Amino acid sequence: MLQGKKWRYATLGLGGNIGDPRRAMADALRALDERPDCRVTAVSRLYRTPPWGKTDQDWFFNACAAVETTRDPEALLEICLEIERVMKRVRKERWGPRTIDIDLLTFEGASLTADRLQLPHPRMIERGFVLMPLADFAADLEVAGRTVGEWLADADVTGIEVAEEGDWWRAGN
Ligand code: PH2
Ligand code: MG
Ligand code: MG
Repeated sequence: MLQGKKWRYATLGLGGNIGDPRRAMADALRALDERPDCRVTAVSRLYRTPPWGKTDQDWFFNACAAVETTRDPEALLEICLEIERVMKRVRKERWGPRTIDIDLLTFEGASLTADRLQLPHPRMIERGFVLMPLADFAADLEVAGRTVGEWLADADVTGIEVAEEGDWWRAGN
């Protein structure tokens, strides 16, 4: 029997500062979009961002994306981690250099505290490198009682710059 699929809305944060992060993020977004259970419905501009948390490392590229998925939050997280693994993610230390990082930021209105997954992402509301790209397509999205645009207005965005506009993640761009 054909089952009616319910598509649910989630947002992702992507970043990296080793190798070719722009390419890694573009490949990751296309891999997600090609899956039958996920579709990428919006992608932010591509940003260059100063390292946050651990500052003695290269600048990052960062972006955010909106996806619709028929899966639950844990499954979507697993899909993102599997894409990181397939792309041979390298990470040596917490907040340190990495080839690609894909974080699940929000999932519908879900608020969740599990060992492996916290929703919304607990640090997203204080990170300019998340809020600025996210506001490109989701400024009105409510997170922890305020909109992304409101959190962004209070965030430190020093040094963050737009690296690329348009469909930078599509093949051939
Ligand atoms: N990710 C981190 C730690 N610091 N800084 C920037 N600019 N961008 C990131 O994606 C980033 C970071 C841990 O995930
Ligand atoms: Mg991260
Ligand atoms: Mg991560």
